[in-house]
Amino acid sequence: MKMPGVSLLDTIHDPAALRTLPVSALESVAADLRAELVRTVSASGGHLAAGLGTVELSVALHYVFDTPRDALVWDVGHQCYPHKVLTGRRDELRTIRQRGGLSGFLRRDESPYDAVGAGHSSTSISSALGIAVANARQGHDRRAVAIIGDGALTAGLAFEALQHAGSMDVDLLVVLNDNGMSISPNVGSLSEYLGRLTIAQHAGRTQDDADPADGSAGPATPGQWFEDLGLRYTGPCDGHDVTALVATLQQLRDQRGPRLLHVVTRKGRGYAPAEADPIKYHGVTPFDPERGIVAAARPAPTYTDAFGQWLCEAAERDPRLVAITPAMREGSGLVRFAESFPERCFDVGIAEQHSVSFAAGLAAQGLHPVVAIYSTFLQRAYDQVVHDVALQGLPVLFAVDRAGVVGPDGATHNGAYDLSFMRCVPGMVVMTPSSGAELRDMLHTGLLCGRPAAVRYPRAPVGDPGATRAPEAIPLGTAEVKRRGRGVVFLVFGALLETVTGVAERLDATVVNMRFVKPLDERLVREMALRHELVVTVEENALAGGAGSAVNECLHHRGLSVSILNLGLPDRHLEHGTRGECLADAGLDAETIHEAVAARLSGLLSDFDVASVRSARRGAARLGGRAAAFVGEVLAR
Ligand SMILES: Cc1ncc(C[n+]2csc(CCOP(=O)(O)OP(=O)(O)O)c2C)c(N)n1
Repeated sequence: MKMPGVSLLDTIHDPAALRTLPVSALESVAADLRAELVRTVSASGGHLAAGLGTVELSVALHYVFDTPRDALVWDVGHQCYPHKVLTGRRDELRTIRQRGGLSGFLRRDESPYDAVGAGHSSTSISSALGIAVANARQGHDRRAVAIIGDGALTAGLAFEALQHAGSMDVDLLVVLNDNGMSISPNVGSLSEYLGRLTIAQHAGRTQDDADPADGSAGPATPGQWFEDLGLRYTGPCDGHDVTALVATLQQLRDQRGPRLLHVVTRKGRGYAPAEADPIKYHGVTPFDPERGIVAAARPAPTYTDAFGQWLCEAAERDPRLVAITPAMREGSGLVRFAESFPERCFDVGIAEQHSVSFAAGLAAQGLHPVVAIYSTFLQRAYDQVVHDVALQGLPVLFAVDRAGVVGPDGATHNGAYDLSFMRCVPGMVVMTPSSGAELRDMLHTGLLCGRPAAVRYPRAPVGDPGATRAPEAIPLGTAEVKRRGRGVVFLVFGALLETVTGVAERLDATVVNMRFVKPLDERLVREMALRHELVVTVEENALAGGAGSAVNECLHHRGLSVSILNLGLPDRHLEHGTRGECLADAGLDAETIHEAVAARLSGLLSDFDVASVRSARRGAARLGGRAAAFVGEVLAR
């Protein structure tokens, strides 16, 4: 019975409360939950369309399974907002992806209901299988459920897990949430196969009707492919019929062995604008839910935009250029390229490893492949970079987006390691642009250099995209002195150049735009070290093994002993927030950089880390606004 003004959802503070309701109440819970999602996420921003599609599934799963004893392992986590609401995080949902607020994905330290943390895709089946095996070995009568989207199923990792699970006598349920979408429409033959299963079911086809001569016929037995892999298949069923879902899940809960439930859902379900354009509503910034998202007044151009523009121009000039994206067409700035050169644009699905080896094959036959990939997802394809590209000496250009801190997506998505893991690979060229014009020059350089090359850039506005002049090749391994000062030299790798230049002006320091992490401009590094008292390296990458380490190694190998301060991402996982908040957290804001240098010069700080800078700040309060004068004094000694 529903009281006016009181939603059923108000009574659900945890899944146990949900489980006290009759099944007949669940539809109403789902309706409240959906309205709550639209209301909250339209105000906070975040992932919307995927969560709208999993409302009924979330309700049914928590209703049927004894969470958190039974483990629900959601893949990626971008669709888990309904799960967050049902598991006691409703009031905090408005803080999602903000500093100090809920994570936009799943985190073990956020809730006992987040059985496994996530953010990257296609891990759920492996993790749930591990949980199932551990349950069995320890005699725990608990269930393990992986919930994976059809997009996430395109990754090799998901196949590895399926074929492992299918060979085992293990209590694992995989729920395949099939909405035909990844972020963009899903791609590949598996996606087509799933589509045929659904069409066949709607057409009421059976094994007997299937006509092998008819190319459009549904598969002979529904889900045969999964059955052949060893998973008992159920489906396809309507993922928005919560009553039927509960009944099916109850049956499956009481079975044993590896099994797969195929549910069909609609991304954006129940909010018309999101149903009509699920790509636009995949991830949103705040908007008016009555009007839907209206086009913003021209947003400031980003590095991603500058890359997208360069790519189109380069493709006009070079007919051998092809571009590859592992399921990130929109995020990587490839939309215009895909429209203009459809036959030269390959969306390979969420298949980072494949994207790199595929590019290697293209390069081996003389094409000029550009792999547009996020730094954090390139981590997946490291061996392919080393073994399939670099070792073969193949000229593949990596456009590495989201390098450095990514802001609201947080720890799972920070591009913190690419400089460390690429600069140790023989033969690689690794570049760090500091402006739109430089990004274009570097991409051009990378395309021409005949070697594996990477240009890495952040998720940030680019200022001037630099598109007014044709790009020019930069001689490999050459840095550029931007400002001449005294005492302190900043060796800057990438987009923090502008911030650092502001600091350098206050300190009258020298600034070098290093441009290349590899090959490093060793001659200039040496010269700068000889001419200055303190060398400060600045990068948006983990300090461990990053560009600063390259400078340290260079100076050490040359037997130069000079005072060095390495500024970069600290040895911890950075929390989500705005880009500015994340940079400040890492000590890479202008004020902290300034204080770190001043404190170092004053002898108050030996090693750089933010905590020491901040405690030194108290001791060095006297430096305050007079830091520049103080630094001058120290240098004059
Ligand atoms: C390894 C990896 N690559 C790419 C992404 C970016 N990504 C997040 S969600 C998503 C689409 C997932 O599609 P699907 O699993 O079908 O879920 P849906 O959004 O359709 O509900 C992608 C590509 C990611 N999180 N992890």
